[in-house]
Amino acid sequence: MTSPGSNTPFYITTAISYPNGVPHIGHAYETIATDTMARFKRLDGYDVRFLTGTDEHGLKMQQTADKEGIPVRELATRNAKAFRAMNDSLGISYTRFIRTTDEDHYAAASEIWRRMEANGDIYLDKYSGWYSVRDEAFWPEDETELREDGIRYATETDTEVTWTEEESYFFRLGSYQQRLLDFYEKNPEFGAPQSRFNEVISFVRGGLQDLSISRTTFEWGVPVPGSEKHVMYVWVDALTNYLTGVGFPDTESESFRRYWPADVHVIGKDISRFHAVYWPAFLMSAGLELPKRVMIHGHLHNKGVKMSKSLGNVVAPQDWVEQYGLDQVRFFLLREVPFGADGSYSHEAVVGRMNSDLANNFGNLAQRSLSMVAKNCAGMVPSPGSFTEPDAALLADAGALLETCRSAFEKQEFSRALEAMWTVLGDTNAYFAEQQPWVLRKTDPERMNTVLYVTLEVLRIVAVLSQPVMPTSAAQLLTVLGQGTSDGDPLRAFSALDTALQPGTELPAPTPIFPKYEEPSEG
Ligand code: ME8
Repeated sequence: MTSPGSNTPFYITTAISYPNGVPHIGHAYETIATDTMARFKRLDGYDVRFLTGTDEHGLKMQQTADKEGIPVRELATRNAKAFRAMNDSLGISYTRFIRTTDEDHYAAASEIWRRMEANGDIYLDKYSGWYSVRDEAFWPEDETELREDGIRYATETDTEVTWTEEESYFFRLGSYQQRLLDFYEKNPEFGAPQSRFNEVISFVRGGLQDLSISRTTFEWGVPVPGSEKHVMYVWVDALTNYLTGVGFPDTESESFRRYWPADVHVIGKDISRFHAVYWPAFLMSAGLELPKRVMIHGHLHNKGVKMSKSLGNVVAPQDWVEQYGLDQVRFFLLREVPFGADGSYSHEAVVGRMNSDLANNFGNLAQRSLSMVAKNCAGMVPSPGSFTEPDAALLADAGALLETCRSAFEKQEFSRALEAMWTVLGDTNAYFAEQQPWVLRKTDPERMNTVLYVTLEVLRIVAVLSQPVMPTSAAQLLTVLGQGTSDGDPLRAFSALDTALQPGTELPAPTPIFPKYEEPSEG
């Protein structure tokens, strides 16, 4: 049996981005990875729900709007459009693009507040401490430092903090320490990768302070139920988006019952505490089930240097797509850096992957073998003779890829899955060179047929499995391999993987995929 999905629900989310600016390649990285995961599960027979969107409240949004001299709602709407456009240009197959200014989200945020309050976890007090607007986070004094410029910074994120004193509602986070530690122990797969999860666990072991969860000095947020001069701390509202996305507060709704708890929240390393500490505590308090996994990815840096507007090294995802091609960008991002680790990108690195992995090892092999089939096999999948040892070994390696990919995707190890596929492609290139089908054409045409058949069969398997990463190019290759003409074709689902190519299948004329990158000529 190849398809274990059987329509099982699978709910996956990205972080929702602050639309205080336009998206950069780091945002694209997260949505592409999540999209790849969603596509993989769909092709494997799961019923996937995929949520992404924008996080529109909070002081950072208000201050950015003030600087630009426009109403904050206008800023949010303008940039939410830019995020949506980025998603569309990256081929992101989301089910819903949520904005935290959506009406149903207000209902969800109010309800989680009421539930936490009813559970005795919210009390009114006074907050005084350091707040970073950039991080939308409170930092204890010992996690800040006064630097030579006379400004105090959050040590971990290098962002300026300001002293804040106001009346505030608090959440009894302190009383959740043991429950969280017990939960982590019972659910060792909850946080990943292990090294980042360990950081979370030791943070919780170090003790938790109650959390200030409302503000009174500005109004751009969800009003606190029954206490309208307070707005909710933006993270309370933001995290709740994952519930809104499946129909909360209607816990009896079909979608809530079907998709909650979420299978995976995909997020970046800077927001792991919010997702792996605060969020489970809020949910425990509200009497709701906890997500199954928080996958914490690393950050991408430009040639190893953090992206920043002042350095002028921020990459706009659409520019990359225009320059290199969408599937090439998707492949590069997932192949280059193990998901979870920090990574670096550069023009040279993208071109290296495009030319060696894609153009040479994949595109060229497909073009050479398919052209031979077009010329020498009447444009039909040839009939193989009996398989020799090298044929059988290669087919067995390709046949094992589905399980390798499944186990890698279970842990969001995209680069491992791609590496396994490219190892098989590398072996197939070596096989093709060794077997010399262009010589066999004259000396042993039957053997040539077998070699071409084996090569096409490996290409089919790799094309089917690379669809989640490179939907358009993989589809093109499947078309020229005679495997249907549309995405939904059953021949393209993972369940078709163990149905080998049918000899005699007519093939359309091959068209090259994955062109080599040529540097634009100067002048
Ligand atoms: O944190 N490389 O929003 P955000 C990789 N609104 N990923 C990066 C990155 C980089 N250089 N820079 C940012 C927020 N990211 C909150 C989330 S969720 C309920 C609320 C990732 O726009 C970052 O780690 O600052 C986060 O996962 C996502 O982009 C959105 O970041």
